[in-house]
Amino acid sequence: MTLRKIIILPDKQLRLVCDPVKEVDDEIRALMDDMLDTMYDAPGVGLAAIQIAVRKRVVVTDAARDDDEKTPLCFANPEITWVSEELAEYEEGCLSIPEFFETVERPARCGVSYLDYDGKPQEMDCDGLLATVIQHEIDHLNGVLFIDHISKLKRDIIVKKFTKAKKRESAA
Ligand code: GNR
Ligand code: NI
Repeated sequence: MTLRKIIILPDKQLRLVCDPVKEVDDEIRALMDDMLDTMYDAPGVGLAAIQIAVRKRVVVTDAARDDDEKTPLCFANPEITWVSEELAEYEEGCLSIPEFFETVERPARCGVSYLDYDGKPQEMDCDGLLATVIQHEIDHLNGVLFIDHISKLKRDIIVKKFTKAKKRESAA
């Protein structure tokens, strides 16, 4: 159990396209374990490996409500297989863009194929918060952030804010 440091905007690594996992071996399982620990500690409902500076197509989620039992899920090489025509709006946030929230519209339901913690191929239908979170996480694997789904004006303001904060920090 190791907590890893979450990288934040404007770290350029967040814009990288991540590499597929060849096989879910003990090293990938250890990565998934660390990611779950880091996600629960944050706390967050999802985490992509690139957010801890690991350029691999690995995602963890737990979209259970606070009072429900934990439902940790691990995904290697997740791919969207279908999306609903119906859209849903969620107030999204991102652990790599702390304290900024904005409404994003995405397909309300989707299918996802992936390799699970044991390396077994799986296919799952998602709805509700999980559908939004898995789409948000798969975006991360392709270097896409939720601010790419909002207006350019709002995006530019938020990127500028984080770039300034980093400059101030390195000057101090
Ligand atoms: O913790 C998170 N909450 C969240 C809320 C709405 C839509 C997506 C998310 S994912 C986010 C954690 C994160 O940054 N994952 O990449
Ligand atoms: Ni995120």
